[in-house]
Amino acid sequence: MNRPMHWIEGQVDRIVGPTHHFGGLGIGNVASQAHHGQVSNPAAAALQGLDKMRLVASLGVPQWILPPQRRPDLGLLRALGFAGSDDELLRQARDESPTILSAAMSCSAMWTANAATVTPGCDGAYPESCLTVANLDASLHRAIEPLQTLVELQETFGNAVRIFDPLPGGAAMRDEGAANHMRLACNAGPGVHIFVYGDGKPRPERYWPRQSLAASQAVARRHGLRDEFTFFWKQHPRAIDAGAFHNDVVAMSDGDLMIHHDFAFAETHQAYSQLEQAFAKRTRRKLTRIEVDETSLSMDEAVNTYLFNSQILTVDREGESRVMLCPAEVAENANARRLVQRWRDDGHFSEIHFVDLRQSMHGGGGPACLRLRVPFPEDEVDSIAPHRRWSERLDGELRKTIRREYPTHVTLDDLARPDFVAQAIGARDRVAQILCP
Ligand code: SUG
Repeated sequence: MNRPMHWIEGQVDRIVGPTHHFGGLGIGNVASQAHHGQVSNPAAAALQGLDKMRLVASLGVPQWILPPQRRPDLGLLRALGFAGSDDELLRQARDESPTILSAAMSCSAMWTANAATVTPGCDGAYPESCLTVANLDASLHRAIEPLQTLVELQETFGNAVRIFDPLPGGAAMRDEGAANHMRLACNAGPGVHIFVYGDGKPRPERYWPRQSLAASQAVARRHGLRDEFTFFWKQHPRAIDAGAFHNDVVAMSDGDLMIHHDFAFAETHQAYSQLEQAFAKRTRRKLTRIEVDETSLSMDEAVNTYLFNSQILTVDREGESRVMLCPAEVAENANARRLVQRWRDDGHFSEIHFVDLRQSMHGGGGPACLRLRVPFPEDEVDSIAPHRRWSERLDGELRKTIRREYPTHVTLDDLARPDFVAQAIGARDRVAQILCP
């Protein structure tokens, strides 16, 4: 079979669910911990996500939409020993372990960058793109996502993508998906991969690294990536201790551009020159690598603003024009604003947009956390899952349903209330219905 020549990247976001709340469940995630127990607004969260999708689609980038996952996950509660009717289960969990109740109600699947690692067909052993669903085994509330994610991605992409099950192996193979993977390429041709892991020495002192080297290696092996163009870099323990166990909080990349904090990686300059050489060999072009030092933006500022979690989009066929969607928090920080301004003046970005995603940001997820990049051959894009592809009609129906049915005010005490749960199940099902074929 001839390999298609031109690959373009689709964005896959998920509608935030009606049980969106601030459970403080993200261990080592500074924003998640800081907002624990605050009142959330699921309607605003879902609409903010839709605003971002509208902007992406308006830039001519294909955008797909997944429904919220089913919550509460009563199967989790029963498996952990709670018993009785559905209402009793929730009440028991509330009384005995509010953390387990919160996990069973969590909407963390909205951060689709953690759903899977994806590599295009032009890079590996298969003609189609390969996708390994992440097991998310590092956290209870996230480890319940992959089984539904697998089915949803199969339903959405069918045979257009080769989909692999989550890695087995528990903690040794803990995998957080695309948040810890970067791909560099040129003109939609073959690329170079960097997998970023956190375990091993030097170890962080405060937080547990969420991505293991063994998991990253297994994903690269499954997808048949070529050793010569695949790098495994260790996260700097300082980044993990500052709250950046996901590499996409301290580094970002698109095409031939890579921007990272000085303390993103525990690697020497030799690693950077090996990467640059491999990139030149693979693409016949020069990699643009921008390092941000601690005086230009401290690690804490990087984590507080989520500057490196901006969503970068290539908006022309030649790969020359890039747009950056920054969290609104970037505009509020002088150092972060200055950097963005400089990158635009230097011609790395043609447009900068600031997006209000505060409901997601308070759970520790920015614009890039909310999207999974999936590359497709250009001539296949229009045939893929039209029922889940962003359109004015879909956007209108989703907004109407969210405004009508979603709660606007949720506290941890609401999570076991039968009327709240019934309303949330109904709202979720009606949103899912809109996204059915
Ligand atoms: O896994 N937060 C998520 C944030 C994921 C961010 N993703 C990327 N960087 N790609 C996490 O820590 C918080 C849930 C809560 O607080 O209830 C949470 O799960």
